[in-house]
Amino acid sequence: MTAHAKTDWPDPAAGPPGPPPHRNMVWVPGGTFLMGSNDFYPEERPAHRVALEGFWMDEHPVTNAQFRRFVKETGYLTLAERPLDPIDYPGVAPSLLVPGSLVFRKTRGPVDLRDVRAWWAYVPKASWRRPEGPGSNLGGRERHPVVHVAHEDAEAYARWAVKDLPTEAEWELAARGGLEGATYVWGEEFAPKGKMMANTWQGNFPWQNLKRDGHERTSPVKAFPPNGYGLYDMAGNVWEWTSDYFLSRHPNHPKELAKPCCVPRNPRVESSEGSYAEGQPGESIPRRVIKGGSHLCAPNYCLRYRPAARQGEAVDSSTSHIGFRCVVRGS
Ligand SMILES: [Ca+2]
Ligand SMILES: [Ca+2]
Ligand SMILES: [Cu+2]
Repeated sequence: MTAHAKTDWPDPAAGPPGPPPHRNMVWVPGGTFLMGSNDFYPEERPAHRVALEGFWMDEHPVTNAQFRRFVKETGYLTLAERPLDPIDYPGVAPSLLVPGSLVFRKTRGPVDLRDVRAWWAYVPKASWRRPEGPGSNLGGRERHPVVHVAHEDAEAYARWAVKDLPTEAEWELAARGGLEGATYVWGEEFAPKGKMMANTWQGNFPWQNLKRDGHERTSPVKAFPPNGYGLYDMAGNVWEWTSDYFLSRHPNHPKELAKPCCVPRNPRVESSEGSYAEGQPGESIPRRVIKGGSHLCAPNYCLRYRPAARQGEAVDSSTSHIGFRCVVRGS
């Protein structure tokens, strides 16, 4: 036994239990992996071992075409399309309580990066069908990830598809593609030999988008190379919802997590307790973990197109840069 010996759970020889349960899903082998990172933001610390069973995962984020099929079949109305109840939003001006969603708007020049209102606009009638609001549509974006979906919308789709949303640990194991502790889902270098590997933001956020990767906003799924497990768009393009509630990991339980005796198995965070952003806007809304970063992540603002990166997002928020993908757990 060495200090780095893998545990014998899950069975290292366990492969996929059979053929994929649905089209366009790939098998993510189970095992013990290093989750989190000590090198970037505090909420990613500490890096610690986690053991997971294998599972199936959608090879790319759910697209507009896929989401449209779900809505056609079920008549589902997303949260952003429903009228808002003033009781749920005390202190918010009634004029703002119209269906809509948060749309990113490039600023004219540099702004105070602490004030997200400089680039996020609540646009009435913006929704997954009209990603920039009235006048916009999905033309030419059938293969782009669906956006403006709140957590319950992602859950509703998953239920319909007979799938689940991934836990944070599942998402991160999958994103790493078998590379132990790597910074990016493809390795250590952001653009190996100059090749762009994901849809992120190059230039000075939020006003100068140099588009070295060819995309100002979302991109069609599979426009960049897959990771080691054959999964596309894990980094960048759109953030992806997970099923875990968000706990800032840093102050909570770093000590136990670092002990080799206590490798968590299939961990999940099922209680919303501790996920609220106390003293901040929306403090009454629980937050879930989103992963992977988006086309709006830029080095000068948000270096989060990495597998360890995580953010707490209010479950009712829908924006132009959050989507999701699903999993099916083995047998
Ligand atoms: Ca881009
Ligand atoms: Ca992504
Ligand atoms: Cu970001």
